[in-house]
Amino acid sequence: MDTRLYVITGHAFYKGRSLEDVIAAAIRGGADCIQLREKDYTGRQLLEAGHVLRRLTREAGVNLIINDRIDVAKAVDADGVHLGQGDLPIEVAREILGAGKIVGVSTHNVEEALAAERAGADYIGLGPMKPTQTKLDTDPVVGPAGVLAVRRAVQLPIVAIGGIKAEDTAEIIRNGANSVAVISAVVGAEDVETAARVIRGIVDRERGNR
Ligand code: TZP
Ligand code: MG
Repeated sequence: MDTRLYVITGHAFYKGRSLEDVIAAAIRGGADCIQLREKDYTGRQLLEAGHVLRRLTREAGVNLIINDRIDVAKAVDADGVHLGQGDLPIEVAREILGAGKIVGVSTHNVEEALAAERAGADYIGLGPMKPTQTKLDTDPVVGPAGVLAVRRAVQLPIVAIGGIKAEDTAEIIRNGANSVAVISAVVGAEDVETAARVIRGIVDRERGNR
C-alpha cells in the first residue's frame, strides 16, 4: 500500500468546519489516503463519518482506512483498517475483513516492525517522530533516526507519524519513509488544501531524489 500523504481525521482541529469540507480540501491538496480515527466517537458516529469519507474517497480514488474498528470498516466498505499493538492480530483482522483489504499496524521499533512484516501487514505506521499534543499516550520518540533503522530491517512501506510538520518531512523521507501521516499539520491548518499540497510536494520531491 504505497501512499505519499496519509491524512488522519481529528474533529477537535476543525475550527467549526465540517468533516466533509476539511477532508475534501486535504484530498484536493494531495492526500492519497484518509484514516478515520476519532477515539471519542460512538459506533454510530463513526459509521456516519465513515459513510461521508467513503463517498469522498471513492469519488477521488483514494484509500479509506478505519482506525481500530474492523466492524465499522466492513460496514462502510473501507479499503482497510489500522491496528495498534493492542488491537486484534493481523491474521484475525484479515479473516474478518476478507480478501483484498489493507491492514496497517502501528510500530515503534525494529522489533515490532519485523513482527508486523512476518504477520503479513501491508504497511507499518512508525512513530512518534516528534513529541505531539495530539496523542498524549505515545511511546517514546523514535525520530527520523528510527526510520533509518527500520528501513534497513523491513521491506514494508513505512508511514511515519507523530508531530510531523512540513519542515520535518524531507529528512523523514530521505531516511526511508514512504509517506508521512499527519493530523494537526493538515486538518488543523487555516488553509487545509495548501497545507496538504506543501507536504505532498516535499514527499514527491524527496522520493524523486532516491
Ligand atoms: N499516533 C502516534 S502520534 C499520533 C498518532 C495517532 C498523533 C499524530 O498527530 P499529529 O497532530 O500529526 O502530531
Ligand atoms: Mg488502535
